[in-house]
Amino acid sequence: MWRRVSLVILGGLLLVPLGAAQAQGLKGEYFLGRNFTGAPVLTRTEIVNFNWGAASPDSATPPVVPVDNFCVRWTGSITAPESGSYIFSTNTDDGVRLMLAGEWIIENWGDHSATVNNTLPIELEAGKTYGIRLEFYENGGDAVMELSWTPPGGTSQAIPADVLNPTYVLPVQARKPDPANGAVGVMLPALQWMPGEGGFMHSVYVGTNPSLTDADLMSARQIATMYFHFPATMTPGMTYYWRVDEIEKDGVTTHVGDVWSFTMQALTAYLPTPADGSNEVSPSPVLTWLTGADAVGHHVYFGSSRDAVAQGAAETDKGEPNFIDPNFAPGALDTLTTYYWRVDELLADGTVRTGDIWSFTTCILVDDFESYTDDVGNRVFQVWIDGWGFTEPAPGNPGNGTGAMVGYDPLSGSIMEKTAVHGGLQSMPLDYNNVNQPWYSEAQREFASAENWTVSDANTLVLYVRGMTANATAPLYIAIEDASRRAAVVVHPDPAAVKSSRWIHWKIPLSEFTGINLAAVKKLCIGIGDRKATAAGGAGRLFIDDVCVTRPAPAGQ
Ligand SMILES: [Ca+2]
Ligand SMILES: [Ca+2]
Ligand SMILES: [Ca+2]
Repeated sequence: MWRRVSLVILGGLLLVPLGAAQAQGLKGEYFLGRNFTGAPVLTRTEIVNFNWGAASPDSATPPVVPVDNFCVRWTGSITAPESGSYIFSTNTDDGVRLMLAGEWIIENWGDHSATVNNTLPIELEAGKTYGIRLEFYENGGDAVMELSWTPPGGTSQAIPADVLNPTYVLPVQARKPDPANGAVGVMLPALQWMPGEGGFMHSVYVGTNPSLTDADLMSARQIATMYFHFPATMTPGMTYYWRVDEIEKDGVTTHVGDVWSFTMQALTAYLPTPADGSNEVSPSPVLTWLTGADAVGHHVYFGSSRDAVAQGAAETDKGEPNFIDPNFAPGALDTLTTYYWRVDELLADGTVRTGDIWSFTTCILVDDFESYTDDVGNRVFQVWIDGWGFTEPAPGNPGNGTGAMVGYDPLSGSIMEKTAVHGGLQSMPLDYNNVNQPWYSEAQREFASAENWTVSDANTLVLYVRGMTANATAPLYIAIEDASRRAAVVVHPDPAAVKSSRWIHWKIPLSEFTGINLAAVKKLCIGIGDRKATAAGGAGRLFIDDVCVTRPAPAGQ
């Protein structure tokens, strides 16, 4: 199928980030035997992607490394190009073990034919450097040693040379926080961590603001790797931030830690989703929350009147949903309307802990990208038209002639992105390729009947956009067309927005779309580049999620 061809082209472009650093790699040391004894007989810097077959790793004549019974240690560091989850993989014949930031993440140290080992997803932070150590041995027969990764929103590939450096970096920061970073429902604030290499003393900061200050220093230069924050000082339901600074034996050298967070369990229901006061809520939401301490049941009140919910009026009484997986689906709601809800926690002795009153305001949902599947007739690029269009179902669509491509190749698995997601379980991949004319890329959605975005105080178009650091810089824009085919374009103020590896929450006042009739919106275009471009640009990949039109939430709630 021809949609696939464009992916191949774009994939090639993406592999060569503009301005890539000089090719580097890991330091490889080759030893005789399988125990890393003696001095290495061969040392070189390389990326680890070898299928030696029955031959020696060394191309010299005669080779200094034999064809069998040798081992290799690669050391160096890896700098994450973007923040997110990475899966590391090895394919080896024979044994392998891989250490990242001081932790063994792959261990398969035995004789075997070519075998793939994958890690679980590992969170890395953009621009941060992690020490890496890879060990391998070959006993007999064929020899294979391939190291690869799957970066956030990407596909499995050899780890590129420009993120590898042959200098090892010790993991000097405190790591492995317990409670895990972002943990909720924490009952006992016993904070533990793994010390950094060379960390001898530990200074522990705990506070309620992520920017921890000297006032948050709870324990200075302690020796133990555990700190018990006295529970009486913790507020139920509150989110706490903490950090451990590692101090070396010299008493001076300090390695400031990352800031971690956890949320204490509350007495009443807490951490509602949607968040209290949100105005970007789908008109068919599912409400969830976390269970208060000691509760054995929940009682939900829901309605469009704050007072009625506060009083527990009969028309707001929604009964007691499932206890274990607490959620409540109110059904189809009105758009651009504020709703109120409350969850009372029921205790075994009959006590009722009355919950806070939460509110949210529904939006006009343009697309949350949850409804698309891989089936013909329900594919995202049949709704969001790109440069390639589609052939099935007939009569198909020739596409809009731009360099955009929506969704992944249907032949290579899922069309939707399932990892780099803002809300729900899916987002829309949007590749742009401005190398060829017309030098800009657009995905466009045409509404079956014109939408009225002037009702009920609607005032903002909202969307979430995430890019990749390797993306070629290009303007990001939204174009809206009305039923009379008049168009208005708003360009994102950050010219490097497409390179952001974090979700951008883009809120555009509808008043910025001038000269069109917002009561009859016929088409929405997400564009990369410039509709009036006169020269070639670059390529990249974006993810789009949660596109909606909002009104302000009521004040003071
Ligand atoms: Ca061999
Ligand atoms: Ca072998
Ligand atoms: Ca989504």
